[in-house]
Amino acid sequence: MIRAHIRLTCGTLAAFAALGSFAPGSAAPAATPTLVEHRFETEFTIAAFQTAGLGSDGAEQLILVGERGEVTTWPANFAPNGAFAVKNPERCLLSPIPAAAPDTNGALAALTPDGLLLHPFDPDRGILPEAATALADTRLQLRIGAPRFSAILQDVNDDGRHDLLLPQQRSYELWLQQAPGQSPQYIKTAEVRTDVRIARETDADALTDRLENSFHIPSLHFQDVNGDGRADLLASTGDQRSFHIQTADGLIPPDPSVVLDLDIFRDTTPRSDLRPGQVLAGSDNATLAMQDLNGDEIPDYVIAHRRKLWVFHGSPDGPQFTQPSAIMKTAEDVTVVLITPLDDDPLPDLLLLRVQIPSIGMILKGLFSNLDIEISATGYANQQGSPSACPS
Ligand SMILES: [Ca+2]
Ligand SMILES: [Ca+2]
Ligand SMILES: [Ca+2]
Repeated sequence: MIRAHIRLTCGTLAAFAALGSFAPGSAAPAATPTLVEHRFETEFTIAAFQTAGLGSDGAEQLILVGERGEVTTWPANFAPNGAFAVKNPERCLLSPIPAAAPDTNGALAALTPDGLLLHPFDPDRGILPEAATALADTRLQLRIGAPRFSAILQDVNDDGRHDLLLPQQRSYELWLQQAPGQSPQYIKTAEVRTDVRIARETDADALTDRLENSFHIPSLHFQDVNGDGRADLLASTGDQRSFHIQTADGLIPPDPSVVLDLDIFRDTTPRSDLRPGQVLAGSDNATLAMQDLNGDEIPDYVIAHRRKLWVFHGSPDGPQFTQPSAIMKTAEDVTVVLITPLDDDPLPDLLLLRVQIPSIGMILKGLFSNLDIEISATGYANQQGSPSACPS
């Protein structure tokens, strides 16, 4: 593989650092890596960039977007005048749509005050200025200042088709994509009250035209969390998990039925130092694993922080995080929690993985040979729906 080293003269330092290892998939495979430095200048100030496999050959492209909405694609059309400008660059959220099948090309989706626009990708010409309006009914109202890439397209219901999340001032709308046709069709399925977190606002402009400098679009997916066969909506933002349980008449409630704040689950054991030979505790945030532990087809929950684990069982009322079924303490910090079958019974078991940081000797040795990283695991067999107190 040929590695391209790309230097952007109008770009930011951050952009340069992030692009240092960008490797275009179109490059011919080579026996040994070759470092190629490719220099180019943009004729505009870069506001955002992202890589995506837009071409039918699976090759990755670099999409560069300027402050005034200029869009250009590398390597397809990176040439003077190769850019076109999206309309309404101050109110524009972008998301690449990778090529879905070998004989199709991807597109660039732009959510604007004119609706959701799809700019097709052409392998020779790059992203094309002519856009198809995929959805005219939904318009971005937030004024962001400059175009940016955002997680507005997510496959929420795992049907292989992206769905649309539209951030509004105090809520976000979920539009599910319907069965495939000539062009995507979306139907508004839910409107969920804000976790579109607007972190900073300025009223330098008119109050009705505030600049939304920073906001989060949650990660969403559907899963039945109370065993009634109806898919419920799970939203994840930072340490917060919100569960919107679908009602019998098929509505997703705008306010969450249950909220889990992972930040309140803390083990007071001091965090292990990151010293060679010590166990790597992963990030210091609590982690959540979600799977049915007792065979009632309702998901259960294992929360881990440092050396402490909490087990909660779900019920037909949905998830609850007030009555733990078990609280466990391990001898060493846990790096990863897996719920996976370890024995012959049908109930999944708990597997705790610890990644050992290599010792100095191993790190030095690693300069000359492959570096071995030690991973130790402890399994806890499932006994009547809860992990056993002792490792098995
Ligand atoms: Ca979908
Ligand atoms: Ca349900
Ligand atoms: Ca269960």
